[in-house]
Amino acid sequence: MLTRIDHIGIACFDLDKTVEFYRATYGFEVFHSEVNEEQGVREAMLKINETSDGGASYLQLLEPTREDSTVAKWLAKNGEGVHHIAFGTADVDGDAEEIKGKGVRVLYEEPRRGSMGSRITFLHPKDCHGVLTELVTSAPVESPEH
Ligand code: MC0
Repeated sequence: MLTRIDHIGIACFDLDKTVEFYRATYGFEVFHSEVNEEQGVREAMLKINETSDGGASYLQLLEPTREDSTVAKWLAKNGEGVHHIAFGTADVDGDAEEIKGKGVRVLYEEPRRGSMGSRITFLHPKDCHGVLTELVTSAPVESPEH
């Protein structure tokens, strides 16, 4: 079951400048940043709010790390802007399977590694009224050691 907007992915040419825009304009700070080589992105997660399912909602700022990445390709065609939306779920495998059964193309056979150790998959934008849609199961919160 999809229980939150996990994040909105925003493609940008210059991550540091874009982070500074969100900090100076809205006061949002970087909660986490990483490079995801498989996806070809350098990203910053700005936490907006906690959600009632125990998760959170973020803005995800994405800068491509290589010219053949999906985000680089998208930026070349569209310029900067909203690249995808991501729904959070406790069960990305189950939800992807169920959505696939409704005739929507799921882009990965198995979920892959996403931001902060999450497991992610994508739905084809052409099957989702033009919106690249991601499903995310967050990594379990590590319990403190005793
Ligand atoms: C492409 N299209 C989009 C789109 N990207 N439409 C809406 N939103 C997007 N972001 C449209 C194109 O305009 C085109 O339509 C058609 O889809 C085919 O696109 P293409 O440019 O020919 O490119 P393809 O087919 O090679 O790839 C499109 C596809 C790809 C969606 C399959 O971008 C993909 O696999 N995306 C999933 C992975 C991804 O985006 N990773 C980056 C974020 P027309 O009408 O012109 O034919 S990584 C991330 O977000 C991770 C780190 C995380 O959240 O933790």
